Amino acid sequence: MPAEPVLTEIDHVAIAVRDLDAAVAYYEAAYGVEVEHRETVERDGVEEALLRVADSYVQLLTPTRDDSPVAKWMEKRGEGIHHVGYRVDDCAAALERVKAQGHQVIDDAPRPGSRGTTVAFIHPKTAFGTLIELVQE
Ligand code: CMX
Ligand code: CO
Repeated sequence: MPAEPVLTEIDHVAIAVRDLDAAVAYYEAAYGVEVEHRETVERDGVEEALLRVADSYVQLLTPTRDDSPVAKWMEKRGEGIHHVGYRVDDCAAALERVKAQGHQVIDDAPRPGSRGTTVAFIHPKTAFGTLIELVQE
């Protein structure tokens, strides 16, 4: 076991919504938080808005196409919390550690995320029902 924890901070809590503009307007008006970054991630078929809360973000996500993982998820479960992103110093090392312990992962190797990050997703099946994203800034 390493002396230091692998997860250093909560990077974001991702929330799947049908209407991104309406959700952004709600967070801004009700909680006074602001959009710091907005991006369409073609590979994942999502558009995201990142709203800063202290050192972390709320990541509002909406699908851009029907085969997006977020579209499929919302069909089954409706809107709501989709995944948690944790900051790590070294995404590849963190991913290898999870794999070495026999847990199921989605990304076999780190890949580009939004805003220039490097990310890897861990499968919810062996993660007690939560989709986990490892985020290296
Ligand atoms: N949270 C918890 N469980 C989830 C889940 C989620 N977000 N998404 C799917 N699951 C569960 C399903 O309930 C299902 O469980 P059961 O078999 O018990 O019913 C199982 O995982 C498989 O789900 P599925 O509907 O068959 O969905 P797929 O296999 O098509 O895909 C997943 C599931 C997690 C592999 C896929 O959503 C994925 O690759 N996600 C990672 C990428 C992603 O979400 N990108 C968008 C975000 C971009 C960003 O954050 O920057
Ligand atoms: Co995310």
